[in-house]
Amino acid sequence: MTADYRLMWTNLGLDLNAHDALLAVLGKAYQEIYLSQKNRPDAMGYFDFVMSEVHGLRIKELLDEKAAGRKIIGSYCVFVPEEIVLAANATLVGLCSGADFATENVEKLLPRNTCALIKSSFGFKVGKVCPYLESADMIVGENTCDGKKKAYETLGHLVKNLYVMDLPQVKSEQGKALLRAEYGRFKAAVEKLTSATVTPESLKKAILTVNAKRAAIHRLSSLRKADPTPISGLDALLANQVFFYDNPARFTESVNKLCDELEKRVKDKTGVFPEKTPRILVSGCPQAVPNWKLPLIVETSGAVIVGEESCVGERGTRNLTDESGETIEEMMEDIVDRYFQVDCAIFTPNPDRLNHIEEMVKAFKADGVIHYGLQFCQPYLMESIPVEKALEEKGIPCLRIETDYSMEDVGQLKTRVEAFIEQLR
Ligand code: BJ8
Repeated sequence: MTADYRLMWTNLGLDLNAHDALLAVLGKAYQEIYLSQKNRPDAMGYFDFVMSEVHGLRIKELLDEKAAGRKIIGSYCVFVPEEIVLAANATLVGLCSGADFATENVEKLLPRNTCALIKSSFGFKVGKVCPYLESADMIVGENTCDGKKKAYETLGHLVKNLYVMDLPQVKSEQGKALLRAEYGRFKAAVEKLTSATVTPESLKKAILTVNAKRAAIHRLSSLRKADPTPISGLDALLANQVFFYDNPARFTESVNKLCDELEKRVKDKTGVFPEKTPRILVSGCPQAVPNWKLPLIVETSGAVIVGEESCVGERGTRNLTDESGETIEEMMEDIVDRYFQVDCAIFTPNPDRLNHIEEMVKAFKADGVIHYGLQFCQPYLMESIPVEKALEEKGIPCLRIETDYSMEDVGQLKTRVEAFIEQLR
């Protein structure tokens, strides 16, 4: 099987040596961080399997889908509506990356002071190590933060199938009209790519499929409200990360199976950490695979993460699309309504996000919030200051951290996180 995979990666144009090196680092990190955790739910075995096959079996499935006439679409943002992609006979995969790669070459294309998430996505392209990116028939870039929208101008020279989606920056009627127009344009582009027409039936089915996936994640989030928490923040983050890669129906089933086990744990008061362990809400920039740096620090410092106010987490999954629409126009409007609620920091002003952080603190009985900002990410770093101020006014301790994907600052971060947790006890 490994030989088949190597042939598959070669055919995709990957650099096998670089790819071997990446898989070795990823495998080692996974072993050390995940497989050494204590009291893990048995159902996490599925996610371990997915991670061990993330560049193997899952890629083979995508290539089999392509051979059967389906198209693959890659995305860097939760604003790309999976409902439209599925309804037009295509599969959506996430392309955001959470590890430094080929940084020297990336810095020949992008300024050094670009956030790690953008640099990493470029590194996976220029280093030729991402089979998802190389399998994609269309890559969607979106005009969100300045870093991303300018980086896509450069990415357009590196890939031949880039589609850029414009996005509003203000939650106004004009902003909504722009989103509506852009989703209509995107639907037409995907239909052109797949030569399929979105029908009321296919769109309805897609809405139900994506909602089911989100509902399973909502169930998982809800179980984390228990004390002791039945699952670690590391494992819950992993499930949220796999959301972007896996087959939707299988993912839904696997998360629900995990939740069945967690329900029993809650009933039996079985937790990953003892009762009354300090509870942390993480808020801020998305943490893409394999970025497990912050949860590892927190959960090896005497606290547990009970929620993520993040696009790899609640911000990305929290609202369902209304399922009552019958015509294409009604369903497209329901999709616009659903996505227009995403409170990314690129919006100005953005009071919804602050309100949501406070709601999450209450709902998850968090003792404190760690605001996770990637270095050079202006939208989230700018918002971290009013977030901290508002939380402190309500007596909710907040620690703002600013970091990247390197491991150089782990010691220093751990010291700060430990001091913060001490303050919560
Ligand atoms: S909806 S959060 S997925 S844009 S970390 S690249 S913001 S400089 S990722 Fe995002 Fe869509 Fe918004 Fe969500 Fe820019 Fe910041 Fe980098 Fe970021």
